[in-house]
Amino acid sequence: MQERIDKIKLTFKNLLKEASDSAGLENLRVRFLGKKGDVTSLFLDMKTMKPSERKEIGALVNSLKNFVAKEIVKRGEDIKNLELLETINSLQPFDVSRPANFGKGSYHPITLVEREVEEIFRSMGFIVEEFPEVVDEYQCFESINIPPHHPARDMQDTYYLSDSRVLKTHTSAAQNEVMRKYGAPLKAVFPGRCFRNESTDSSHETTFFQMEGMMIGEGVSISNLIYFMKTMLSEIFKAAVKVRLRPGFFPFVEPGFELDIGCMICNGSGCSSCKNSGWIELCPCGMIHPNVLKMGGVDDEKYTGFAFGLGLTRLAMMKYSVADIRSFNSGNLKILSQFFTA
Ligand code: FA5
Repeated sequence: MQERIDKIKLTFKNLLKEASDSAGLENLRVRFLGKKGDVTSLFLDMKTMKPSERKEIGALVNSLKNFVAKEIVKRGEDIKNLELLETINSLQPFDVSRPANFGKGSYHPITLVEREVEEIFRSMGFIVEEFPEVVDEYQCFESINIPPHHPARDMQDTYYLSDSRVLKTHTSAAQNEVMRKYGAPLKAVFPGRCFRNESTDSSHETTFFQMEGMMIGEGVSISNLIYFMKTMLSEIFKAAVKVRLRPGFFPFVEPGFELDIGCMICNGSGCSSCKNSGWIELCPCGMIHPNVLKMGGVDDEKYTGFAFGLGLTRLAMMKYSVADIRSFNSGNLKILSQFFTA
């Protein structure tokens, strides 16, 4: 038995030197320590020995088993280090100054639409104003004629910060400050990201973009509003668009309108994007309420004006025939890369 033990140990030592990768080492483990392995078979053979012999030989076989197991673990670590080194050596040298190779990127489709629409307004003499995404309740609600506890606040359930400020629910939140900053007469648009606690569907997102517009001057009337909205949409779509104007309630305008356009995904025949109505709510508008003018420091006896809230993300849906609004925030490059520009 002693002779067999020595022979197995020698064979193991020789084969161990040759094991140069993880797979070879695993084969070695199976050959010596596996169910039918050389060391395991020694234990099986001991069953036929006398108890007095078994104790002495048992100790030798056990020490062989421990030796083989320990050596395999040690060699395994060496092999892992060698393999890691090989991987590192096969990598290209790291150069911090080299540009990342993520393929060619581009502006997000909403940014593209926003810039295009901004240009159209600039060419019509409007100034383009920026406004923060975090606002206070006065800006978002009170200053535009939505007092605390007004039911209209529920229509725009929002995210409150611990200091009672809110993520703005609509770009109308900037109306008051823009009037205070520029006074009347005024022609301004202010795009921005809006947030609402919504159940999302193919035309509703919790985060979306609007572009607010205000035109204030002497004698500005509903005729100006309607003419302007039509011109704006034909400029944006560069084609005749089916438009529907219907009464709408917003506390900051009087009268107020909902402006819908014929759904461009289904051409008006009805689909999930337009909830089978054939129409998409795109740009509510109306004549600015005198209270809102007053709170903005504008003389409501002298001036009148109109305001609108263009749904920029929905506009992008219609312009680019994107059936589900959630695609825009999906981060899915299969969809977004279609809009990559040179
Ligand atoms: C408003 O937000 C008013 N502040 C608009 C306004 C401004 C009216 C000035 C009158 C005068 P409304 O909640 O309907 O209204 O939103 C305006 C537009 O934003 C909608 O027509 C739609 O195009 C877009 N919109 C609203 N909610 C979402 C949403 N969850 N996801 C995507 N787009 C939305």
